[in-house]
Amino acid sequence: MEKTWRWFGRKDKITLDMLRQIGVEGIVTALHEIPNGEVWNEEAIRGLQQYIESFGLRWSVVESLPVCEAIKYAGPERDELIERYKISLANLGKCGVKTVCYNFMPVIDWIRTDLARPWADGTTSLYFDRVRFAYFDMKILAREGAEKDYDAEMLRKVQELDRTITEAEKDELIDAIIVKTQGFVNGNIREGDKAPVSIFRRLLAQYEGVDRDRLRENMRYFLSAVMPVCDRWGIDMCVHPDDPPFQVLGLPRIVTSEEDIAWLLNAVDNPHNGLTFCAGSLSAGAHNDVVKMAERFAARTHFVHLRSCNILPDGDFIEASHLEGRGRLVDLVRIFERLRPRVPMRVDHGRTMLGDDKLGYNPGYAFHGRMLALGQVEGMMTVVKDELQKI
Ligand code: DNO
Repeated sequence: MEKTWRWFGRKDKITLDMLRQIGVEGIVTALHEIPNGEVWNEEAIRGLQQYIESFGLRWSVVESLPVCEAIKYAGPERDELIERYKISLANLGKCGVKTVCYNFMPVIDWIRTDLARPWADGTTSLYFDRVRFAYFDMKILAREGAEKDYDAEMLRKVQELDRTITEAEKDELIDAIIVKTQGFVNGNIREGDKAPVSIFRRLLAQYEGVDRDRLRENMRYFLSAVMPVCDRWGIDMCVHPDDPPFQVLGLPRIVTSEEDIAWLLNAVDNPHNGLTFCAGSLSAGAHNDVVKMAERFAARTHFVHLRSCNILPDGDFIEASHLEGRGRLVDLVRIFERLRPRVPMRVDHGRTMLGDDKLGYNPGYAFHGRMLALGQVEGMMTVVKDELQKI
């Protein structure tokens, strides 16, 4: 696999010079300064590409070229937005940047309730607490009918939390769920936005009446429309699985399981319609057997995220070390090194450690934690490649 790293552009405190020194080969990035829905022109793409190349690296993957909400819920402006998306894809193709990651999650991208859950060794990692998330849904967002989505035990726990939670904790929860995790991934809400909860309610309202089947149809429509451009320029689209891989806030999520992925690959059966195999997202769902899915979908996997989760008895999940957990990274490295030896791979997230917390990195994207994880994964790759040579 090609060793890549998610880098957030020239403003990232982690420089390309640092990345070159730790053995990174390819860069995963985006034109973060361009608002969702606007065309990425060739000049801007080439500018960033040349900067990356001046460090002896290459721009391997776009993460992400965001799909606007109106494409997902099929608003009146959808065709116009798809046309612009196609122009951006063609411009990327002309520059030779040919792997494009995106997601099809309505309103909200990845979700965590706690950005710095302490471990006994003094590091911290990201965490998803089911009760706190339900609390956000029912008590902060106050979504109509939300109670129907939870069982009696959960409703009881949310009432209990309501008696003890402080105002500061509520603000932290809002910040974690809809501000800090979203803004930097080109989300709908950015740091500094006033009244994020009201913005969020307006976004949710756009999905009224959009169920799983409608969302699937809208995804098929989008993929069918962009495939001719992908064929022309040799671009591989790779959808990121929903994180976490289950329904949230009454919104449909359609990239959550083996069945979902099989559906979307068949719905538009073109090799350019592929998958970002994110072991972290998939392993947060108890229904997913990540190793089996990697075997099955390797041929259509164009990008790999290596990360691992552990699901706790109460259903919460924590981001585990890259050496353990349900992500079974050793097995995944065996599968992808054998079946897709040139596929770009990045370690996804990592522990916050050794002073990372003071440097203002994006949540999950600290330097030391990711560097350690990359070292661990490189070790696995070296052993596996050696094994494969001996066969
Ligand atoms: C979070 C990321 C996601 C991912 C997008 C891809 O850490 O894995 O935000 O980049 O969903 O479109």
